[in-house]
Amino acid sequence: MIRRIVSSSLFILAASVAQAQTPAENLYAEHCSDCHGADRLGGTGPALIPETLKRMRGPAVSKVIRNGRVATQMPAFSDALAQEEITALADFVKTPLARVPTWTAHDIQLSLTPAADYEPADQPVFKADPLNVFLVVETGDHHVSVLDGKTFERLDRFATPFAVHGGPKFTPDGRYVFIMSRDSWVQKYDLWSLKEVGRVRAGLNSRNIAISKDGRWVAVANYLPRTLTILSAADLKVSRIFDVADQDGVPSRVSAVYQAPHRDSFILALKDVAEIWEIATGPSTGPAWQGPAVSEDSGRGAARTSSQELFAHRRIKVSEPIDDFFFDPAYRHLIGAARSGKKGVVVDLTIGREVAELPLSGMPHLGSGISWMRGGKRVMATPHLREGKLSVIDVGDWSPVTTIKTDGPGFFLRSHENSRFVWADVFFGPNKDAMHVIDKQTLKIEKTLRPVPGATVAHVEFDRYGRFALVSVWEDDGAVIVYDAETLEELKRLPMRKPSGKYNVWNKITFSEGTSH
Ligand code: DHE
Repeated sequence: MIRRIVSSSLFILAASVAQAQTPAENLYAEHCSDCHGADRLGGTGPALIPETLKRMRGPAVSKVIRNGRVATQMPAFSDALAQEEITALADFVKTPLARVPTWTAHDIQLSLTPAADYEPADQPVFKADPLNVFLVVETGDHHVSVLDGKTFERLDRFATPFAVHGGPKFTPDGRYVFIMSRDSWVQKYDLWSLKEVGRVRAGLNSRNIAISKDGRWVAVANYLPRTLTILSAADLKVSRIFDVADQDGVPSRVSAVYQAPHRDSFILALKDVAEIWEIATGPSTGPAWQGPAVSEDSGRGAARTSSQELFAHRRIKVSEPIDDFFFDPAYRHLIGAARSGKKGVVVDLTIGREVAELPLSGMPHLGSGISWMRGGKRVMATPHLREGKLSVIDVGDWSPVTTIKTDGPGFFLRSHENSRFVWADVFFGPNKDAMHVIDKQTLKIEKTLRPVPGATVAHVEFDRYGRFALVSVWEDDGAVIVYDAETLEELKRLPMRKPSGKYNVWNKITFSEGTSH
């Protein structure tokens, strides 16, 4: 009897929960959940959560629901749904999830998808210099083009997971590359056989990835859940999951993770708590290092004891959470943007504390920072996301050198050891079609290029020798333009679908001073 009452009240409760669904939730369940997951965390289609949607530049969500999305399987719902229903659905998917979801080692393991047709090759299947190859991320239709860095012939074009973000990371020999999407898919691609090796979902929403100095580990910085996942680069299996929380247990998103090659470690900035983490990827000693904050659920329990020292981590307290950052060439100092967007801080990673504050207002984009030698001194420069300027700082004493006024806020900066120039885009505002070329010594704008009036022109990458500079025309019907890096003459235009970042294998594996990490 009691059981019957309990079960019937459970039935009533379940029914009232079902009835409690809002019209938008019902529409979602009917039209979207098959592809995007009942929990909105993704399936064959991407996750429909604000962490992903708010970050994507492109058509408004309601427009995508109405018209579909070209080059994907997203159909148009204009015939099936009324405009108010489309608006309600769009609002619903932009609503934050009620709680931070979990994504366990088991979930990661289940998502692992080796490519069916992968065959390794004994040597590159092409004649070009394999270390002078470029990857071009084409966000327009979620592909990557592989280009010969001398002739600019396209060697391959392969499909990526939806919405790739951040720089792909190469193994130290330049043979494999790892590419990450905002939905945390990590794709491994073999640059010798020009084939995908496989992919795995390392979290639910991610910022970026880093590869260890020895090329054995790939670290994935997650927003959702609040973790850092370390994958084995060899087979993409989960090796360790760090639950990210400060000393007092307050959980945090990871703003970014980078390799610090001179230190043989990963460095992480945390978005919600005032700590920097360093995770050893080689032997670590000293009282500041502690055993790993491993999630109970971490996959390979057995690896835990034997590699305990390998992933030892230390915490460095900072005055406020750090968003993105950049290193000096010795990797002793981290130069980070405070989350408030009003200043930069310099953290000495060896002594483990802040040593300077930088007057960087207007949201510095330090992840794009680069450095070079000027008159016997090393300087660094960063663009700002909210002000039309570049800040130049003396890396010796952290004093401001100058501010270069630009035609609007920029996103990316690039140079090369063999080039006289720094290239700075103007990503936002009416001058988004401008690309400034700045003399590294005089700090004056030498020339402003406007190759396609009205189009967004952004992000530069040099070939291995610094002879050519490749620029993106960041439009659906876009292009990569190849310039002579010295004469600034246009040499070639390669049609591409909204090309974003471009990455030269050599510049990346040698940590060229002109490129971001
Ligand atoms: Fe990025 C790199 C953070 C928005 C395109 N961006 C990075 C990196 C970080 C970062 C931490 C370094 C990753 C790496 O290479 O390891 N990006 C952020 C933000 O905080 C910001 C402002 C807001 C957000 O969406 O989270 C942001 N980024 C964008 C965009 O809107 C861009 C222009 C379009 C897109 O694809 O989302 C964009 N970000 C890029 C690109 C890189 C990148 C192309 C790699 C640059 C490189 O040369 O290495």
